[in-house]
Amino acid sequence: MSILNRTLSASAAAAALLVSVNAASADTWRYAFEEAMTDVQGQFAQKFKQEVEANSDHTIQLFPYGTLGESADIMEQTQAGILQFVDQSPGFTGSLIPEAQVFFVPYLLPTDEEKLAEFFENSEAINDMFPDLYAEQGLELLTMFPEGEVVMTTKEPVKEPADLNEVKFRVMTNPLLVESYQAFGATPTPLPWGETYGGLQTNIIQGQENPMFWVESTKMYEVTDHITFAGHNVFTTAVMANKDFYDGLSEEDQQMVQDAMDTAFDFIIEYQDGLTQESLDKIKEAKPEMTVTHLSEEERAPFKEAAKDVEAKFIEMTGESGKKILDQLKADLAEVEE
Ligand code: 6CS
Repeated sequence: MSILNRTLSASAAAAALLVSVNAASADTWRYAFEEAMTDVQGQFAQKFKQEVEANSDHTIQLFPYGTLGESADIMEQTQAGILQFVDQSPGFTGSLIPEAQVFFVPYLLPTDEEKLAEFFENSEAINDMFPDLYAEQGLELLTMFPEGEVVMTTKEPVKEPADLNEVKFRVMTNPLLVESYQAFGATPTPLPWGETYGGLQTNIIQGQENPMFWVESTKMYEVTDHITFAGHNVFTTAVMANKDFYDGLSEEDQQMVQDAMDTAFDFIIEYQDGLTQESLDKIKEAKPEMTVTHLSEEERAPFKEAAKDVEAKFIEMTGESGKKILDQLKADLAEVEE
């Protein structure tokens, strides 16, 4: 999407929001997310809505991707208190909360789904340390959950870092992701989601990374030809509330929101069981010539080597506070491995 179109659609979104704000009763809570209703964040949001509405007198109005602008727009709207809830991935929260970039240290998180679910549910770093950092930005961190292993989709096959040489690779607007793809040998190009399909179509960029369900639902296979599983990351997302709004709720309502989050968390873990393979099957059906490569341990080695520099960069960027989070995260992961 061009900058002009983006500005126009952002204004249209703001106008739509004003209309809906006026139409909504005081008891309607507005919740925006970065994906469609049928995607993982949309499924989570619908489950949350269902729980809240079944257990209270509140109603939730959902705003999927595009209705209120890009990821950065919905975060601004939540901080301003126009929205009560937002799902924004740390991929876009990096400049606001630099420590949230820890999720982009490659090869830190396991790709095994059971271990991941256990980690997200019990991690001290996630559940006890991150909430304070989000609170400093006027946000109540309610939950974080995984959305599946990240794969690269490119126009040319990728077997080693040299294959990424000269490849303009779209990443979310996150400084550490830029470092990662630089370390992997590519030319990282941070862009909002809305510019990705068109950028690949017009060859301004030649690669991007995302979990399989998203590659399928957004038809990334139409504009790239090769899928590579390098095992380097898992897509993480976070759901937050505007902190003033949340602090103003009764204890009973706060508990009801937390319970609804917990139920939606369990639901979304279950929902994703087998989703990667299903998405892959759909892609193979739509485009049989799409190649799918799982890099071997040996092939992953140079990417893992490059990851060490990215971890060092993370500590350089975030100092003592980032190091504490990283150490705790590693301790939490070690517990899951046991
Ligand atoms: O890459 C992105 O920008 C998007 N990816 C996912 C899986 N969800 C939302 C986000 O905007």
